[in-house]
Amino acid sequence: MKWLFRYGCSEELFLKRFEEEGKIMNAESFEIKACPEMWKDLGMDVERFDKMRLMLGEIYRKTYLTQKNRPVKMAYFDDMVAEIHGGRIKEILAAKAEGHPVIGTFCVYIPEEVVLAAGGVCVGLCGGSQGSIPDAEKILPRNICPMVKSAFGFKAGRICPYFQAVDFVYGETTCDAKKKTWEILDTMVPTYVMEIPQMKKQSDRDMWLSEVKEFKAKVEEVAGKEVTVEELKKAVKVMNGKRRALQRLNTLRHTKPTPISGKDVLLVEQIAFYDEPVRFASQVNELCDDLEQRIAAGEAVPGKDAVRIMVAGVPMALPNWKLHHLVEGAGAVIVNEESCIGTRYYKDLMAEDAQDMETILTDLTKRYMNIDCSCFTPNDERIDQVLKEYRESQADGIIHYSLQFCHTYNVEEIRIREACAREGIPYMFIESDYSPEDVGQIQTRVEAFLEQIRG
Ligand code: BJ8
Repeated sequence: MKWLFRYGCSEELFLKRFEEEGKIMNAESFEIKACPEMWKDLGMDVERFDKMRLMLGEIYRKTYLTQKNRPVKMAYFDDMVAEIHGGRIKEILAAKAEGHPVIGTFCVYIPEEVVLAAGGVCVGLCGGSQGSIPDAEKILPRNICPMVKSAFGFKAGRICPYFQAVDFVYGETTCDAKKKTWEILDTMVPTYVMEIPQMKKQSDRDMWLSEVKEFKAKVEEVAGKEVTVEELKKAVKVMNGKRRALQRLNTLRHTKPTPISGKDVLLVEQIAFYDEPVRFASQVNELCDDLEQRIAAGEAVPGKDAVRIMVAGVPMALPNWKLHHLVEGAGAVIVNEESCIGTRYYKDLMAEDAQDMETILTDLTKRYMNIDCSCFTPNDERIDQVLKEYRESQADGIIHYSLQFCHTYNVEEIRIREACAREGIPYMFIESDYSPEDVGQIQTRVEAFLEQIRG
């Protein structure tokens, strides 16, 4: 990966990473790096974005760097947050300058393998911040999902360097809020849409395969080259490697007592959507080696008797750490995220033995069709999957987390609740947004739920 660096800030970050190997960042030394010159070239609102950078740094310090007894290998992921708007953007722009396409996505149904095979960079653009919502509400209705508003607001306010760096974005038709927002977003950045069916009948499967082929053609057009079988096979291996590393991490954190906080695992899962995949997988595996040693030494976070909670529901896009912070602040630990920023992203691997383009694309489509988003009906496999993950994670209870106005997850919650009642699983439902207004109320409810589990 020999990409050109044009901007002066921290350019050697990822090459001479950790001069002080193993030294985890502390609250005093941490800062999110600024790159105003690069942001200006990207057409951003630099003054405003810089204020957001400082706020994010402050939240990160309070949420992450005050945790005790963190695995030393979290240092890489702290670094990735420090460079989220600097070093990583610089890498992406350098790739783009060399002719590699940069594609923004909002959903785990968009096949990253195809982007990688074309030599491109895929970045997740979902928004988890309250800061961009006022920008969205100047245009979009207020009563739609905060994730859609946050993502859209980042582009509308020119306050996200990833959004400014992409060649185009590829949305999907998973939910109404998203699919209608793409029409408006298209006036600001080229936006294409993959039709995702709402059922999994044979006709839906056929249609899905043709959508994957169309996506490949679009990526090839921007890359200026046709993807070969060999390139696609290689990309499948890279993505399988990344997903295996995340599976390994999730299996290790299921150990009782758990060697890592839920907040730290959530952060790794969030970084998966903007880091370079090979480097990321290798760092996740290093973290796993570290965790194996901690397990052998009996090191537990936060303590051996902490109540273990599994979270299920909508994805928590960066920097949405609200629920994890509240649950772990109350002395419990989160041991699983049944979510697209969680197991739905990495639970399924892909066959690696196919030898021709048609078979690889068919396998690829099958792999993506296993993702059990609530936008599908019927969706019994998700109910079974939630129960399976509950057992595997050795959790003591489930919190179903949903965002306001997300109709599909909010309605599917009824079936999850019924399944938990049948199985005798302690259960709580939380519907929230990104504002701090309901923090006190959620805290009270979480504490009562944990007391109920403790008996
Ligand atoms: S596969 S979960 S990433 S769609 S929370 S925007 S559904 S109103 S995020 Fe998702 Fe793909 Fe499904 Fe996963 Fe709409 Fe609901 Fe908002 Fe959502």
